[in-house]
Amino acid sequence: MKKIIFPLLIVMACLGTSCQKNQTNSSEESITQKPNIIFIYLDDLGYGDLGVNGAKGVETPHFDALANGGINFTNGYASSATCTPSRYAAFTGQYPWRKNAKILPGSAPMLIDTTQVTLAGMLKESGYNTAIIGKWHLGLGTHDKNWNEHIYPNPNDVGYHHSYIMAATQDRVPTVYIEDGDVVGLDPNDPIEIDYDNNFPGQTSGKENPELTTMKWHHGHNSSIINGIPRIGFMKGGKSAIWSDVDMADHFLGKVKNYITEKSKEDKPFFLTYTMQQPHVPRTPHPRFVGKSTLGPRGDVIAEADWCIGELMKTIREAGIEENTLIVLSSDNGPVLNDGYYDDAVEKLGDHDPNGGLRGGKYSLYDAGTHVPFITYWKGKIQPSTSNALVCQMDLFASLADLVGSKMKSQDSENVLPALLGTSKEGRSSLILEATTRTSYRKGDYVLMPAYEGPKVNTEVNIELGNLNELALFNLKEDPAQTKNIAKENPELVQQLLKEFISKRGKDYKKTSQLELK
Ligand SMILES: [Ca+2]
Repeated sequence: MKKIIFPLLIVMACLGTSCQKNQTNSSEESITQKPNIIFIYLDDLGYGDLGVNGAKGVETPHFDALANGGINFTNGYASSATCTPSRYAAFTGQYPWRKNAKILPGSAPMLIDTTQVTLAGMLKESGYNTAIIGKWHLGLGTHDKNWNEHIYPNPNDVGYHHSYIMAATQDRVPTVYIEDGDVVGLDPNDPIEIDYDNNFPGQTSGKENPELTTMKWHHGHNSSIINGIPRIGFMKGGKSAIWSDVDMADHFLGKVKNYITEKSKEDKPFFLTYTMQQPHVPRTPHPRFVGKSTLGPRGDVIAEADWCIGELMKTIREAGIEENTLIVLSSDNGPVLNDGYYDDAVEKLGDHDPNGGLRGGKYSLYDAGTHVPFITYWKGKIQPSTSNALVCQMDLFASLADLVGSKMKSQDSENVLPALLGTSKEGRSSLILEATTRTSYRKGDYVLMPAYEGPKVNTEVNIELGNLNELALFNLKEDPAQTKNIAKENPELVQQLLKEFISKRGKDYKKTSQLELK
Protein backbone atom coordinates (compact mmCIF):
# COMPACT_ATOMS: atom_id res chain seq x y z
CA MET A 1 0.00 0.00 0.00
CA LYS A 2 2.87 2.36 0.79
CA LYS A 3 4.10 2.03 -2.76
CA ILE A 4 0.78 3.22 -4.09
CA ILE A 5 0.57 6.22 -1.80
CA PHE A 6 4.16 7.31 -2.33
CA PRO A 7 3.85 8.38 -5.98
CA LEU A 8 0.67 10.27 -5.07
CA LEU A 9 2.61 12.32 -2.53
CA ILE A 10 5.23 13.10 -5.15
CA VAL A 11 2.58 14.25 -7.59
CA MET A 12 1.14 16.50 -4.90
CA ALA A 13 4.59 17.90 -4.11
CA CYS A 14 5.16 18.49 -7.82
CA LEU A 15 2.21 20.85 -7.90
CA GLY A 16 4.59 23.36 -6.27
CA THR A 17 7.14 25.45 -8.19
CA SER A 18 10.02 23.09 -7.56
CA CYS A 19 8.41 20.42 -9.71
CA GLN A 20 10.50 21.03 -12.82
CA LYS A 21 13.76 21.01 -10.92
CA ASN A 22 12.82 17.87 -9.05
CA GLN A 23 11.91 16.18 -12.28
CA THR A 24 15.20 17.14 -13.88
CA ASN A 25 17.18 15.90 -10.92
CA SER A 26 15.15 12.75 -10.82
CA SER A 27 15.76 12.19 -14.55
CA GLU A 28 19.48 12.74 -14.21
CA GLU A 29 19.57 10.32 -11.33
CA SER A 30 17.61 7.84 -13.42
CA ILE A 31 20.18 7.95 -16.19
CA THR A 32 23.05 7.73 -13.71
CA GLN A 33 21.32 4.73 -12.18
CA LYS A 34 20.68 3.27 -15.63
CA PRO A 35 16.97 2.68 -16.12
CA ASN A 36 15.40 -0.71 -16.55
CA ILE A 37 14.53 -1.28 -20.19
CA ILE A 38 11.63 -3.37 -21.44
CA PHE A 39 11.31 -4.07 -25.16
CA ILE A 40 7.82 -5.34 -25.92
CA TYR A 41 7.83 -6.92 -29.36
CA LEU A 42 4.53 -7.97 -30.92
CA ASP A 43 4.23 -10.41 -33.82
CA ASP A 44 2.42 -9.26 -37.01
CA LEU A 45 0.65 -6.35 -35.30
CA GLY A 46 -0.28 -3.70 -37.89
CA TYR A 47 0.10 0.03 -37.58
CA GLY A 48 -3.68 0.39 -37.59
CA ASP A 49 -4.33 -2.37 -35.04
CA LEU A 50 -4.09 0.02 -32.09
CA GLY A 51 -7.02 2.14 -30.97
CA VAL A 52 -4.75 5.16 -30.86
CA ASN A 53 -3.93 4.57 -34.54
CA GLY A 54 -7.55 4.13 -35.58
CA ALA A 55 -8.44 0.48 -34.88
CA LYS A 56 -12.12 -0.45 -35.10
CA GLY A 57 -13.77 -3.49 -33.59
CA VAL A 58 -11.14 -4.03 -30.90
CA GLU A 59 -10.33 -1.84 -27.93
CA THR A 60 -6.71 -1.46 -26.86
CA PRO A 61 -6.77 0.77 -23.76
CA HIS A 62 -3.40 -0.39 -22.44
CA PHE A 63 -1.54 0.00 -25.73
CA ASP A 64 -3.21 3.39 -26.05
CA ALA A 65 -2.19 4.42 -22.53
CA LEU A 66 1.46 3.79 -23.41
CA ALA A 67 1.11 5.67 -26.72
CA ASN A 68 -0.73 8.58 -25.11
CA GLY A 69 1.57 8.71 -22.08
CA GLY A 70 4.74 8.40 -24.14
CA ILE A 71 5.72 8.95 -27.77
CA ASN A 72 3.62 7.47 -30.54
CA PHE A 73 5.86 7.30 -33.61
CA THR A 74 4.21 7.77 -36.99
CA ASN A 75 7.34 6.69 -38.87
CA GLY A 76 8.53 3.73 -36.81
CA TYR A 77 9.89 0.74 -38.71
CA ALA A 78 10.82 -2.88 -38.49
CA SER A 79 13.78 -3.58 -40.77
CA SER A 80 11.80 -6.22 -42.64
CA ALA A 81 8.35 -7.46 -43.55
CA THR A 82 8.82 -10.87 -41.89
CA CYS A 83 9.71 -12.17 -38.43
CA THR A 84 13.21 -13.59 -38.53
CA PRO A 85 14.92 -10.77 -40.44
CA SER A 86 13.27 -8.06 -38.31
CA ARG A 87 14.22 -9.80 -35.08
CA TYR A 88 17.74 -10.25 -36.35
CA ALA A 89 18.07 -6.52 -37.01
CA ALA A 90 16.43 -5.48 -33.74
CA PHE A 91 18.59 -7.83 -31.67
CA THR A 92 21.94 -7.21 -33.42
CA GLY A 93 21.80 -3.73 -34.93
CA GLN A 94 22.79 -5.13 -38.31
CA TYR A 95 20.78 -5.17 -41.55
CA PRO A 96 19.37 -8.69 -41.98
CA TRP A 97 20.25 -8.90 -45.68
CA ARG A 98 23.92 -8.82 -44.72
CA LYS A 99 23.29 -12.19 -43.06
CA ASN A 100 20.84 -13.45 -45.71
CA ALA A 101 18.23 -13.72 -42.95
CA LYS A 102 14.95 -15.36 -44.03
CA ILE A 103 11.93 -16.87 -42.29
CA LEU A 104 13.43 -19.86 -40.47
CA PRO A 105 11.92 -23.30 -39.89
CA GLY A 106 11.72 -24.37 -36.25
CA SER A 107 14.61 -26.75 -36.82
CA ALA A 108 17.04 -24.07 -38.04
CA PRO A 109 20.40 -23.54 -36.36
CA MET A 110 21.08 -20.29 -34.51
CA LEU A 111 21.31 -17.41 -36.97
CA ILE A 112 23.21 -15.07 -34.65
CA ASP A 113 26.84 -16.02 -34.25
CA THR A 114 28.01 -16.28 -30.65
CA THR A 115 30.85 -13.87 -31.47
CA GLN A 116 28.49 -11.16 -32.75
CA VAL A 117 27.61 -8.04 -30.80
CA THR A 118 23.99 -8.03 -29.70
CA LEU A 119 21.66 -5.57 -28.04
CA ALA A 120 21.30 -7.84 -25.01
CA GLY A 121 25.05 -8.49 -24.91
CA MET A 122 25.80 -4.77 -24.97
CA LEU A 123 23.43 -4.17 -22.06
CA LYS A 124 24.78 -7.19 -20.19
CA GLU A 125 28.26 -5.74 -20.64
CA SER A 126 26.89 -2.46 -19.25
CA GLY A 127 25.80 -4.06 -16.01
CA TYR A 128 22.29 -5.19 -16.85
CA ASN A 129 20.45 -8.34 -15.96
CA THR A 130 19.12 -9.49 -19.34
CA ALA A 131 16.27 -11.81 -20.25
CA ILE A 132 14.04 -12.75 -23.14
CA ILE A 133 10.60 -14.21 -22.58
CA GLY A 134 8.37 -15.19 -25.51
CA LYS A 135 8.96 -15.95 -29.15
CA TRP A 136 12.52 -16.38 -30.43
CA HIS A 137 12.52 -17.46 -34.12
CA LEU A 138 16.21 -16.85 -34.73
CA GLY A 139 17.22 -20.49 -34.80
CA LEU A 140 18.68 -22.59 -32.00
CA GLY A 141 21.68 -24.86 -31.61
CA THR A 142 23.30 -26.46 -34.60
CA HIS A 143 21.96 -28.29 -37.66
CA ASP A 144 22.15 -31.66 -35.93
CA LYS A 145 20.89 -30.58 -32.53
CA ASN A 146 19.16 -32.99 -30.18
CA TRP A 147 16.09 -31.40 -28.60
CA ASN A 148 16.40 -33.77 -25.67
CA GLU A 149 19.76 -32.44 -24.55
CA HIS A 150 20.97 -28.98 -23.63
CA ILE A 151 20.73 -26.86 -26.79
CA TYR A 152 23.80 -24.80 -27.63
CA PRO A 153 23.86 -22.07 -28.70
CA ASN A 154 20.64 -20.61 -27.32
CA PRO A 155 19.70 -17.01 -26.45
CA ASN A 156 21.84 -17.21 -23.31
CA ASP A 157 24.88 -17.55 -25.57
CA VAL A 158 24.14 -14.31 -27.44
CA GLY A 159 23.66 -11.86 -24.60
CA TYR A 160 20.85 -13.03 -22.34
CA HIS A 161 21.35 -14.22 -18.77
CA HIS A 162 17.98 -15.90 -18.93
CA SER A 163 15.64 -17.09 -21.67
CA TYR A 164 12.18 -18.63 -21.61
CA ILE A 165 11.09 -19.03 -25.20
CA MET A 166 9.36 -20.91 -27.93
CA ALA A 167 11.87 -21.90 -30.58
CA ALA A 168 10.19 -20.39 -33.63
CA THR A 169 6.51 -19.50 -33.89
CA GLN A 170 3.25 -20.76 -32.47
CA ASP A 171 2.47 -22.48 -35.79
CA ARG A 172 5.82 -24.30 -36.06
CA VAL A 173 7.12 -27.32 -34.20
CA PRO A 174 8.53 -27.96 -31.68
CA THR A 175 5.51 -26.79 -29.69
CA VAL A 176 7.34 -26.68 -26.38
CA TYR A 177 8.86 -24.06 -24.12
CA ILE A 178 12.61 -23.86 -23.78
CA GLU A 179 14.21 -22.42 -20.66
CA ASP A 180 17.89 -21.52 -20.75
CA GLY A 181 18.48 -24.02 -23.55
CA ASP A 182 16.50 -26.96 -22.13
CA VAL A 183 13.00 -28.10 -23.10
CA VAL A 184 10.66 -27.55 -20.16
CA GLY A 185 8.80 -30.55 -18.73
CA LEU A 186 10.35 -33.12 -21.03
CA ASP A 187 10.01 -36.79 -20.14
CA PRO A 188 13.29 -38.51 -21.11
CA ASN A 189 11.31 -41.65 -21.91
CA ASP A 190 9.33 -39.78 -24.57
CA PRO A 191 12.01 -37.95 -26.54
CA ILE A 192 11.21 -35.22 -29.07
CA GLU A 193 11.96 -35.76 -32.73
CA ILE A 194 11.56 -33.01 -35.31
CA ASP A 195 11.54 -33.26 -39.09
CA TYR A 196 10.57 -30.47 -41.46
CA ASP A 197 10.53 -32.69 -44.56
CA ASN A 198 9.01 -36.05 -43.70
CA ASN A 199 6.39 -37.29 -41.27
CA PHE A 200 7.16 -40.04 -38.81
CA PRO A 201 5.73 -43.48 -39.65
CA GLY A 202 2.21 -43.98 -38.31
CA GLN A 203 1.68 -40.33 -37.34
CA THR A 204 -1.32 -38.31 -38.46
CA SER A 205 -1.04 -34.97 -40.26
CA GLY A 206 -3.26 -32.05 -41.14
CA LYS A 207 -2.95 -32.94 -44.79
CA GLU A 208 -4.04 -36.57 -44.45
CA ASN A 209 -6.31 -36.26 -41.44
CA PRO A 210 -8.15 -32.93 -41.64
CA GLU A 211 -11.04 -34.54 -39.69
CA LEU A 212 -8.79 -34.56 -36.62
CA THR A 213 -8.21 -30.82 -36.64
CA THR A 214 -10.15 -28.21 -34.65
CA MET A 215 -8.63 -25.36 -36.67
CA LYS A 216 -8.73 -25.74 -40.46
CA TRP A 217 -5.61 -25.04 -42.48
CA HIS A 218 -5.84 -22.83 -45.56
CA HIS A 219 -2.30 -23.08 -46.91
CA GLY A 220 0.80 -24.70 -45.44
CA HIS A 221 0.13 -25.65 -41.82
CA ASN A 222 -0.77 -29.22 -42.69
CA SER A 223 1.94 -31.24 -40.95
CA SER A 224 1.70 -32.54 -37.36
CA ILE A 225 -1.57 -31.96 -35.51
CA ILE A 226 -0.95 -30.72 -31.97
CA ASN A 227 -3.80 -29.66 -29.66
CA GLY A 228 -6.06 -30.05 -32.71
CA ILE A 229 -4.07 -27.44 -34.63
CA PRO A 230 -2.17 -28.55 -37.72
CA ARG A 231 1.35 -27.05 -37.69
CA ILE A 232 4.31 -26.42 -39.95
CA GLY A 233 6.77 -29.28 -39.51
CA PHE A 234 6.53 -32.77 -38.05
CA MET A 235 7.01 -33.54 -34.38
CA LYS A 236 7.02 -36.82 -32.53
CA GLY A 237 7.16 -37.41 -28.77
CA GLY A 238 7.63 -34.84 -26.04
CA LYS A 239 3.96 -35.10 -25.00
CA SER A 240 4.52 -33.94 -21.43
CA ALA A 241 6.29 -30.82 -22.69
CA ILE A 242 3.72 -29.66 -25.24
CA TRP A 243 2.35 -26.21 -24.49
CA SER A 244 -1.29 -25.28 -24.15
CA ASP A 245 -2.04 -22.78 -26.91
CA VAL A 246 -4.89 -21.00 -25.14
CA ASP A 247 -2.75 -20.59 -22.01
CA MET A 248 0.34 -19.29 -23.82
CA ALA A 249 -0.34 -15.60 -23.15
CA ASP A 250 -0.87 -16.22 -19.43
CA HIS A 251 2.15 -18.50 -19.34
CA PHE A 252 4.60 -16.02 -20.79
CA LEU A 253 3.02 -13.16 -18.82
CA GLY A 254 3.50 -15.10 -15.58
CA LYS A 255 7.21 -15.44 -16.36
CA VAL A 256 7.40 -11.73 -17.22
CA LYS A 257 5.72 -10.68 -13.97
CA ASN A 258 7.99 -12.91 -11.89
CA TYR A 259 11.07 -11.60 -13.66
CA ILE A 260 10.12 -7.95 -13.15
CA THR A 261 9.17 -8.48 -9.52
CA GLU A 262 12.38 -10.37 -8.74
CA LYS A 263 14.83 -8.25 -10.69
CA SER A 264 13.39 -4.94 -9.49
CA LYS A 265 14.63 -5.91 -6.01
CA GLU A 266 18.24 -6.12 -7.21
CA ASP A 267 20.70 -3.25 -7.49
CA LYS A 268 21.41 -4.05 -11.12
CA PRO A 269 18.99 -2.68 -13.73
CA PHE A 270 17.34 -5.17 -16.06
CA PHE A 271 16.70 -5.44 -19.77
CA LEU A 272 13.68 -7.57 -20.56
CA THR A 273 12.72 -8.52 -24.10
CA TYR A 274 9.06 -9.57 -24.01
CA THR A 275 8.34 -11.08 -27.40
CA MET A 276 4.60 -11.63 -27.49
CA GLN A 277 3.08 -14.19 -29.84
CA GLN A 278 0.00 -12.17 -30.78
CA PRO A 279 -1.57 -11.66 -33.29
CA HIS A 280 0.44 -14.25 -35.28
CA VAL A 281 -1.33 -17.47 -36.26
CA PRO A 282 -2.68 -19.72 -34.88
CA ARG A 283 -4.81 -17.17 -33.06
CA THR A 284 -5.81 -18.93 -29.86
CA PRO A 285 -7.21 -16.47 -27.35
CA HIS A 286 -7.79 -17.75 -23.86
CA PRO A 287 -11.55 -18.41 -23.51
CA ARG A 288 -11.99 -15.29 -21.37
CA PHE A 289 -10.99 -13.17 -24.40
CA VAL A 290 -13.15 -14.94 -26.96
CA GLY A 291 -15.64 -12.42 -28.32
CA LYS A 292 -13.83 -9.42 -26.80
CA SER A 293 -13.60 -7.95 -30.29
CA THR A 294 -15.93 -8.03 -33.27
CA LEU A 295 -13.02 -9.17 -35.44
CA GLY A 296 -12.93 -12.85 -34.52
CA PRO A 297 -9.81 -14.54 -33.09
CA ARG A 298 -7.40 -12.03 -34.63
CA GLY A 299 -9.07 -9.16 -32.77
CA ASP A 300 -9.56 -11.27 -29.65
CA VAL A 301 -5.84 -12.02 -29.36
CA ILE A 302 -5.09 -8.31 -29.80
CA ALA A 303 -7.44 -7.69 -26.86
CA GLU A 304 -5.60 -10.45 -24.98
CA ALA A 305 -2.22 -8.84 -25.75
CA ASP A 306 -3.61 -5.50 -24.60
CA TRP A 307 -4.64 -7.05 -21.28
CA CYS A 308 -1.14 -8.53 -20.91
CA ILE A 309 0.36 -5.07 -21.32
CA GLY A 310 -1.99 -3.75 -18.66
CA GLU A 311 -0.82 -6.53 -16.34
CA LEU A 312 2.81 -5.75 -17.12
CA MET A 313 2.25 -2.09 -16.26
CA LYS A 314 0.48 -3.05 -13.05
CA THR A 315 3.50 -5.19 -12.12
CA ILE A 316 5.88 -2.33 -12.83
CA ARG A 317 3.82 0.01 -10.68
CA GLU A 318 3.59 -2.47 -7.84
CA ALA A 319 7.36 -2.91 -8.00
CA GLY A 320 7.72 0.88 -7.74
CA ILE A 321 9.90 1.15 -10.85
CA GLU A 322 7.64 2.90 -13.38
CA GLU A 323 9.69 6.11 -13.25
CA ASN A 324 12.93 4.25 -13.75
CA THR A 325 11.87 2.04 -16.63
CA LEU A 326 12.03 2.82 -20.33
CA ILE A 327 9.52 0.85 -22.36
CA VAL A 328 9.83 0.42 -26.12
CA LEU A 329 6.96 -1.28 -27.91
CA SER A 330 6.85 -2.32 -31.54
CA SER A 331 5.91 -5.12 -33.94
CA ASP A 332 8.21 -7.29 -36.03
CA ASN A 333 6.31 -6.71 -39.28
CA GLY A 334 3.00 -5.55 -40.66
CA PRO A 335 -0.37 -7.26 -40.55
CA VAL A 336 -1.81 -10.25 -42.38
CA LEU A 337 -5.36 -11.57 -42.16
CA ASN A 338 -5.40 -15.11 -43.58
CA ASP A 339 -1.92 -16.42 -42.80
CA GLY A 340 -2.67 -20.10 -43.22
CA TYR A 341 -5.77 -20.95 -41.16
CA TYR A 342 -9.47 -20.32 -41.60
CA ASP A 343 -10.07 -18.13 -38.55
CA ASP A 344 -12.55 -15.49 -39.74
CA ALA A 345 -9.89 -12.75 -39.87
CA VAL A 346 -11.06 -11.83 -43.37
CA GLU A 347 -14.75 -12.50 -42.87
CA LYS A 348 -15.08 -10.47 -39.66
CA LEU A 349 -12.84 -7.56 -40.61
CA GLY A 350 -15.70 -5.08 -40.97
CA ASP A 351 -14.34 -1.56 -41.40
CA HIS A 352 -11.16 -2.23 -39.40
CA ASP A 353 -7.96 -1.40 -41.31
CA PRO A 354 -4.96 -3.17 -39.74
CA ASN A 355 -2.71 -1.32 -42.22
CA GLY A 356 -3.78 2.08 -40.91
CA GLY A 357 -4.11 3.37 -44.47
CA LEU A 358 -0.77 2.01 -45.67
CA ARG A 359 -0.36 -0.26 -48.69
CA GLY A 360 0.69 -3.91 -48.63
CA GLY A 361 1.09 -5.88 -45.39
CA LYS A 362 3.25 -8.65 -43.99
CA TYR A 363 5.64 -10.00 -46.69
CA SER A 364 5.27 -6.78 -48.72
CA LEU A 365 7.82 -4.23 -49.83
CA TYR A 366 5.01 -1.69 -49.77
CA ASP A 367 4.97 0.41 -46.63
CA ALA A 368 2.59 -1.64 -44.46
CA GLY A 369 5.13 -4.49 -44.48
CA THR A 370 7.55 -2.65 -42.23
CA HIS A 371 5.79 0.53 -41.03
CA VAL A 372 4.55 -0.63 -37.64
CA PRO A 373 3.42 0.59 -34.22
CA PHE A 374 6.38 2.11 -32.39
CA ILE A 375 6.00 3.56 -28.90
CA THR A 376 8.41 4.72 -26.23
CA TYR A 377 7.23 5.31 -22.67
CA TRP A 378 9.09 6.46 -19.60
CA LYS A 379 7.03 8.05 -16.90
CA GLY A 380 8.40 11.41 -15.78
CA LYS A 381 11.16 11.34 -18.38
CA ILE A 382 9.40 11.22 -21.74
CA GLN A 383 6.80 13.90 -22.35
CA PRO A 384 3.68 12.63 -24.13
CA SER A 385 3.78 13.46 -27.84
CA THR A 386 3.53 12.19 -31.36
CA SER A 387 6.71 12.04 -33.40
CA ASN A 388 7.23 11.70 -37.13
CA ALA A 389 10.96 11.04 -36.69
CA LEU A 390 12.16 8.11 -38.82
CA VAL A 391 13.21 5.37 -36.39
CA CYS A 392 13.90 1.67 -36.79
CA GLN A 393 14.07 -1.19 -34.29
CA MET A 394 17.62 -1.76 -35.53
CA ASP A 395 18.49 1.59 -33.91
CA LEU A 396 17.85 0.33 -30.40
CA PHE A 397 21.45 -0.87 -30.19
CA ALA A 398 23.17 2.49 -30.77
CA SER A 399 20.46 4.47 -28.97
CA LEU A 400 20.44 2.36 -25.83
CA ALA A 401 24.24 2.19 -25.89
CA ASP A 402 24.20 5.99 -25.69
CA LEU A 403 21.61 5.86 -22.90
CA VAL A 404 23.68 3.53 -20.72
CA GLY A 405 27.09 4.93 -21.66
CA SER A 406 28.33 1.93 -23.63
CA LYS A 407 30.98 2.42 -26.29
CA MET A 408 30.02 -0.76 -28.11
CA LYS A 409 28.95 -0.41 -31.71
CA SER A 410 27.05 -2.44 -34.24
CA GLN A 411 27.28 -2.14 -37.99
CA ASP A 412 24.03 -0.47 -39.04
CA SER A 413 22.35 0.86 -35.90
CA GLU A 414 22.05 4.65 -35.66
CA ASN A 415 21.77 6.63 -32.47
CA VAL A 416 18.25 8.06 -32.42
CA LEU A 417 18.08 8.35 -28.62
CA PRO A 418 16.96 12.02 -28.67
CA ALA A 419 14.04 11.01 -30.88
CA LEU A 420 13.21 8.02 -28.68
CA LEU A 421 13.22 10.26 -25.60
CA GLY A 422 11.35 13.03 -27.36
CA THR A 423 14.02 15.71 -27.05
CA SER A 424 14.32 15.82 -30.84
CA LYS A 425 11.98 15.20 -33.75
CA GLU A 426 14.93 14.08 -35.88
CA GLY A 427 15.50 10.41 -36.42
CA ARG A 428 17.66 8.72 -39.02
CA SER A 429 17.82 10.35 -42.44
CA SER A 430 17.51 7.15 -44.47
CA LEU A 431 16.73 3.47 -44.05
CA ILE A 432 16.90 0.37 -46.22
CA LEU A 433 13.76 -1.74 -45.88
CA GLU A 434 13.47 -5.40 -46.77
CA ALA A 435 10.81 -7.91 -47.75
CA THR A 436 11.90 -11.45 -48.64
CA THR A 437 15.34 -10.28 -49.86
CA ARG A 438 13.94 -7.40 -51.93
CA THR A 439 14.94 -3.99 -50.63
CA SER A 440 13.74 -0.41 -50.92
CA TYR A 441 15.21 2.89 -49.82
CA ARG A 442 13.46 5.31 -47.50
CA LYS A 443 14.89 8.83 -47.39
CA GLY A 444 13.02 11.65 -45.70
CA ASP A 445 9.41 11.49 -46.87
CA TYR A 446 10.31 9.47 -49.96
CA VAL A 447 10.65 5.80 -50.62
CA LEU A 448 12.37 4.42 -53.72
CA MET A 449 11.18 0.98 -54.77
CA PRO A 450 13.30 -0.76 -57.40
CA ALA A 451 11.57 -3.06 -59.90
CA TYR A 452 11.63 -6.74 -58.94
CA GLU A 453 10.48 -9.87 -60.69
CA GLY A 454 7.78 -11.96 -59.10
CA PRO A 455 4.02 -12.05 -58.58
CA LYS A 456 2.20 -8.80 -57.87
CA VAL A 457 0.04 -10.43 -55.23
CA ASN A 458 0.49 -13.49 -53.06
CA THR A 459 -2.96 -14.94 -53.56
CA GLU A 460 -2.80 -17.19 -50.48
CA VAL A 461 -2.48 -14.31 -48.04
CA ASN A 462 -4.00 -11.82 -50.54
CA ILE A 463 -1.30 -9.21 -50.06
CA GLU A 464 0.39 -7.08 -52.71
CA LEU A 465 4.07 -7.94 -52.52
CA GLY A 466 5.44 -4.76 -54.06
CA ASN A 467 7.00 -6.40 -57.13
CA LEU A 468 6.86 -3.53 -59.61
CA ASN A 469 7.47 -3.57 -63.36
CA GLU A 470 9.43 -0.37 -63.14
CA LEU A 471 11.21 1.59 -60.46
CA ALA A 472 8.88 3.76 -58.38
CA LEU A 473 9.17 6.77 -56.16
CA PHE A 474 6.50 7.59 -53.60
CA ASN A 475 6.08 10.53 -51.26
CA LEU A 476 4.79 8.80 -48.14
CA LYS A 477 3.87 12.03 -46.39
CA GLU A 478 1.55 13.17 -49.17
CA ASP A 479 0.58 9.72 -50.39
CA PRO A 480 0.80 7.20 -47.52
CA ALA A 481 -1.22 4.65 -49.52
CA GLN A 482 1.39 4.75 -52.32
CA THR A 483 -1.11 5.37 -55.09
CA LYS A 484 1.03 7.65 -57.24
CA ASN A 485 4.43 6.75 -58.65
CA ILE A 486 6.17 10.11 -59.02
CA ALA A 487 9.48 8.78 -60.39
CA LYS A 488 9.00 10.25 -63.87
CA GLU A 489 8.36 13.74 -62.50
CA ASN A 490 11.50 13.60 -60.33
CA PRO A 491 14.32 12.13 -62.42
CA GLU A 492 17.12 13.90 -60.55
CA LEU A 493 15.84 12.85 -57.14
CA VAL A 494 15.43 9.29 -58.38
CA GLN A 495 19.02 9.19 -59.63
CA GLN A 496 20.31 10.63 -56.37
CA LEU A 497 18.36 8.16 -54.22
CA LEU A 498 19.28 5.24 -56.45
CA LYS A 499 22.94 6.14 -56.20
CA GLU A 500 22.76 6.35 -52.40
CA PHE A 501 20.79 3.11 -52.21
CA ILE A 502 23.25 1.16 -54.35
CA SER A 503 26.23 2.56 -52.48
CA LYS A 504 24.76 1.27 -49.21
CA ARG A 505 23.02 -1.89 -50.38
CA GLY A 506 25.48 -2.98 -53.05
CA LYS A 507 25.05 -3.54 -56.76
CA ASP A 508 23.69 -7.03 -56.27
CA TYR A 509 20.44 -5.78 -54.75
CA LYS A 510 18.58 -7.37 -57.67
CA LYS A 511 19.68 -10.86 -56.63
CA THR A 512 16.52 -11.82 -54.78
CA SER A 513 14.56 -14.93 -54.00
CA GLN A 514 10.81 -15.49 -54.08
CA LEU A 515 8.52 -15.71 -51.07
CA GLU A 516 7.81 -19.26 -49.94
CA LEU A 517 5.06 -19.78 -47.39
CA LYS A 518 6.07 -22.91 -45.57
CA1 LIG B 1 5.99 -11.53 -37.46
